[in-house]
Amino acid sequence: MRASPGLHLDYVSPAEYRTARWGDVLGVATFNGAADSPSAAAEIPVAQVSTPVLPGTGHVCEVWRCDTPATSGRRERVRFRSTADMLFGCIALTEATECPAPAAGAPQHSALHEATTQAYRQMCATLDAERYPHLLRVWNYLPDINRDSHGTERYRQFNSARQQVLRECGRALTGNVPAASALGAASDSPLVVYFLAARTAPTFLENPRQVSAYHYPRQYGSHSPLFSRATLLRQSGGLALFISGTASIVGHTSLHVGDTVAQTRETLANIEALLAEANRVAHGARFELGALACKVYVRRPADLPVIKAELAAALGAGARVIYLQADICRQDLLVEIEAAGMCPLHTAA
Ligand code: 3EB
Repeated sequence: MRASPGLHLDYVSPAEYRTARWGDVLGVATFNGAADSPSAAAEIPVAQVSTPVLPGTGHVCEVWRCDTPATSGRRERVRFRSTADMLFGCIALTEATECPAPAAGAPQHSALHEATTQAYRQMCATLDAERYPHLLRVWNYLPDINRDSHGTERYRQFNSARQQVLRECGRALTGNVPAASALGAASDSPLVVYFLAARTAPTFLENPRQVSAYHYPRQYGSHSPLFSRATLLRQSGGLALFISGTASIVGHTSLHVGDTVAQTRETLANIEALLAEANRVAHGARFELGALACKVYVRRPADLPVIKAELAAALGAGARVIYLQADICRQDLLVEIEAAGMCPLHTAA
């Protein structure tokens, strides 16, 4: 599907991907770990995420395409592929074996803290070296995201390390921060981070219904999660919108604890608010819920039918949606939805 020139996203089955053209592929993410990983061409970076694909989701390859020539590269553990104005990269690091926590005497950081530090340092170094300064969107998958160790939840360890590296790399800590998602992954899987970056500056959006995550109060951790609610990128002929992982949070509070249907509706209301914000900020843009490609993270697989019913009602039958099982960064959240959309720009003559 190609609504306008520039970057676009397809969800396809592994079989479709293997037979599809790959010359215009910038990068791929798969969601059954190594099991579904297509190897159409060795030079395409593939992020292998271990979040089980839920029944009924046949299209498990997330394929980012770009219609301009691309070249591939590698820097330390980062694999990337880039065009004249866009870069897709990914890195996977196994805790403990590849990132043992520092020896006794050093500050007591966990292996996850260390893995996050290395992943973010290598990502920033890649963007500096390749000259794509503007991080648009980052996907983070952490094994056992809600488990405690070293006296704190692993998601909070991740937040501390992310913030420390972005600070040390001289990057923005509020405002100009990328859209992001941070989800749980299988216990034995590596930390996987994949990302999109650009040469031209995007516009970062916040949700009027929510406190910015980078301003969350300390009750959610000593270091705030650093992400924007959405990123809007102008490209030739149109706009790309990347909506961060979005959940049933209003202000900074989780709403509808224990009620999956109400959480799904609140999440969709948050996404609608972001679409309105995008359409307000980008004059001439007409982003619509039903035209987005959505990735839905479900904490409890048994909740899938009611979540599906809510999405069908809100997005219509033809919507592009995939459903994955993943733990969400707050224990009380049962569903999280991220989305991407492209739209042509109707400029006044
Ligand atoms: C929230 O508002 C929901 O830590 O990068 C959503 C998207 C969430 C990204 C992140 C966390 C992140 O805090 C959780």
